[in-house]
Amino acid sequence: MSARMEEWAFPTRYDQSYLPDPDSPYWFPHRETMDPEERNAAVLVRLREVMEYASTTSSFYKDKWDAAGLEPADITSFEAFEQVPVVTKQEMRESQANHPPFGDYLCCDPSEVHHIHGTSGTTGAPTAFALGRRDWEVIADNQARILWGMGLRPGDTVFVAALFSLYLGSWGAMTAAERLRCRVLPFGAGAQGMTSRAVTWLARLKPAGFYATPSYALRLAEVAEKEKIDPREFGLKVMFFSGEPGASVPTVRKAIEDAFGATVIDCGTMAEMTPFMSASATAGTPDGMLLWQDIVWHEVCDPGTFRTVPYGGEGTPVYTHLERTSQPMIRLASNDLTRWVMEDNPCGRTYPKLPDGVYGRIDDMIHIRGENVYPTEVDNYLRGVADYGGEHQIVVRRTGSMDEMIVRAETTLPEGRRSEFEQRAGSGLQSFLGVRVTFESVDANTLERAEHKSRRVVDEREHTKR
Ligand code: 8LH
Repeated sequence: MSARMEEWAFPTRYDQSYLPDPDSPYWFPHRETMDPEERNAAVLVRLREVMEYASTTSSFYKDKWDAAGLEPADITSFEAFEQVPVVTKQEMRESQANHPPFGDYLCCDPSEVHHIHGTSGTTGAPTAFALGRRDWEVIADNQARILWGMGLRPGDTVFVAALFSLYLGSWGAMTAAERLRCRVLPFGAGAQGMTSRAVTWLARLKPAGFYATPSYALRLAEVAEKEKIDPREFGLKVMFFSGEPGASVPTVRKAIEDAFGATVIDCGTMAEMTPFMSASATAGTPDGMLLWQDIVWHEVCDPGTFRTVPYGGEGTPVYTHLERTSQPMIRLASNDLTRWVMEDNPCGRTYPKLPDGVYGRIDDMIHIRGENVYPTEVDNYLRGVADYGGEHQIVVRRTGSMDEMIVRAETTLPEGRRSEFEQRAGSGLQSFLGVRVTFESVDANTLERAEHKSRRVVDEREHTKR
């Protein structure tokens, strides 16, 4: 391990009074810019340490690895690490049902648990996330480091406009901004009339930083415009987003940049993986997401074998905590899709990158007549079409023996000019996607806007119902 890797230790405890040199673009200059091979060598040692810790503190991991015939000491190469079976959400649900409330993958004493968050539970039993007291400090430190990389600085005001309560995104953003010595406004989202109040507060406070989901930023811009306030007057510098695809979808990103005049940063992995900003763009590399490999070990894997694909390839992210001690995730399968590359980053950080962000979930990909369509492709296309009204819905249904995809898009055009829009946008979308689409238009501001993560796909086919 490099002796100079700043504050590199397990279990981790960061110096809570540390702040970088104000002129440095990096929080930890060495860790962020070091030779990646040297970093990987240190990570490999850490992976063994984390696995040793988890196998001695949790029956979940011990039993899982015993069944696979492996033990932490076997992990002497990344090839060996790729043999470690992935953890699925289903396994965690079962573990929590059998060992309530936190499951037998809780590796710390229950008295150490400092925050409890969870899934919303809209599609099944909710899962609880238990975060240890020391882990929470480490999370704050890591994400403060990433906010620094985005260009936020002590004294900046950060406006958090995402749901509080169970959703970890907002709390993770808040604790990071606090550690960075920012002023945080934990505004939240989702209550009646709150978006309109957000417009008032943003115009009054003129914060430097803003956190939300990308769909919510677009909704906020619409509400501001309705109230005759130009969102550029908020004076935002950095808008960072997580929770869903959008900040890396070119036309969505441009719509947010144009509306607010701020730098758009994509970040985020999964709530279980908090510090979830371990995949994040930076001020100097604002496109895509860098994989901060010394915080969380990110792999992009073949979804069938869970072996990593070479750089340049597409696959599903698999995540491993390097510092969590409460519920460390070791090879958590995300079920998302992305592509990774290793190239020189303009910001100088030597991390791999997801140049197109995370496109979406494997489950959300629409399989239609032998073709795969990502809902984000429809979004990307429509936002670039003149007279698009800002929202759409995708309905997939079976008619006879054929699957049919219906796209219903808002338009700002009056009734008499609708057919021209339908013709132009419909045929353009069809050739963009390479599948036949039934295209319909509706009035602007008639489809539902997301207060959190958008849900634009309605799949009416029986066989895909979950
Ligand atoms: C994303 C992205 C992204 C998350 N691009 N898809 O916000 C981060 C954490 C707190 C979060 O959203 O966790 P949650 O609620 O468990 O959802 C995780 C899923 O959200 C993840 O698997 C992705 O499908 C999606 N997601 N950030 C694209 N930047």
